Amino acid sequence: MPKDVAELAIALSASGLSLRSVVRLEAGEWQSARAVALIGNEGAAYWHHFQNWCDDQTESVENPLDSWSRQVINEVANRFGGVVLMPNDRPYPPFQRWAMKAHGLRPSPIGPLIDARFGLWHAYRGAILFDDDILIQDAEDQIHPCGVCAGKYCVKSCPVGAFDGGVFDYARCLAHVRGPNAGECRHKCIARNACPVGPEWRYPDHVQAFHQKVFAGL
Ligand code: B12
Repeated sequence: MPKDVAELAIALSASGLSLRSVVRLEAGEWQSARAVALIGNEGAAYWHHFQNWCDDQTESVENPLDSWSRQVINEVANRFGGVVLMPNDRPYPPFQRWAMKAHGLRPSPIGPLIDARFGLWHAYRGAILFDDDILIQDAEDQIHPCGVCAGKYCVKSCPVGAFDGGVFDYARCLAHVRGPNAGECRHKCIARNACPVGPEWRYPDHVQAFHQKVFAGL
């Protein structure tokens, strides 16, 4: 266990990833773990590190962003005596629930958790589980930006009304993004981009296009 979680944050920063928070776990909540360090991206600072890694690969890699993330996080986990957990591991680890508990985030009307600073431009690339019970300062609740947003620009801007029913209509969104009339939606989520929070953290177009391609399986 790192004596100081700041050491963990520093080790990660070399890859453009951030230590988002450390959450205390109840006994039995997730195997034998007593704490989980959530690791992710705030904006797209990781992108050029990831691209450099891609350039160095001699063979094509399946799920390159996950592979790179796993490699980076694994190196740090080994150094600090933890075990890596990835968002797509099965059963799905409750990254969002942990994030809600850790830094008081709440869901936006379009699903992803919104951060008062980074808006919708943050995500979780992995986590490190620790068996030691460590001292963690409880997070303070953040302001929930969607609670004071009267415009609901995200929901209203979706060209196919994928959020009109109050939950994300995945099938409707996917059919549109994959279809012949996708337009801008082929490369980016218009609803996510309509959010006025944290515009300076918005992923650049080429990064959004990468994620949209993965999302749509194109
Ligand atoms: C399966 C999955 C999907 C599926 C289904 C999503 C769904 N809504 O069911 C699909 C393919 C549709 C999808 C799409 C996207 N996803 Co997704 N997805 C996941 C994944 C791998 C598992 C989710 C899950 O089932 N967890 C299992 C349960 C047990 O975990 P949980 O933490 O308890 O999460 C659930 C609850 O917290 C609940 N929830 C959230 N808020 C609230 C509030 C209340 C009051 C309640 C009761 C419940 C609740 O919703 C979560 C289920 O989605 C997660 C990674 C992960 N492991 O969490 C990413 C994840 C949720 N996805 C993410 C993202 C970014 C996206 C996309 C934007 C894709 C993209 N291009 O990057 C879209 C957005 C879709 C949308 N508008 O909702 C991010 C969200 C980051 C954030 N800021 O919150 C995650 C965390 C992955 C990551 N690498 O960071 N996704």
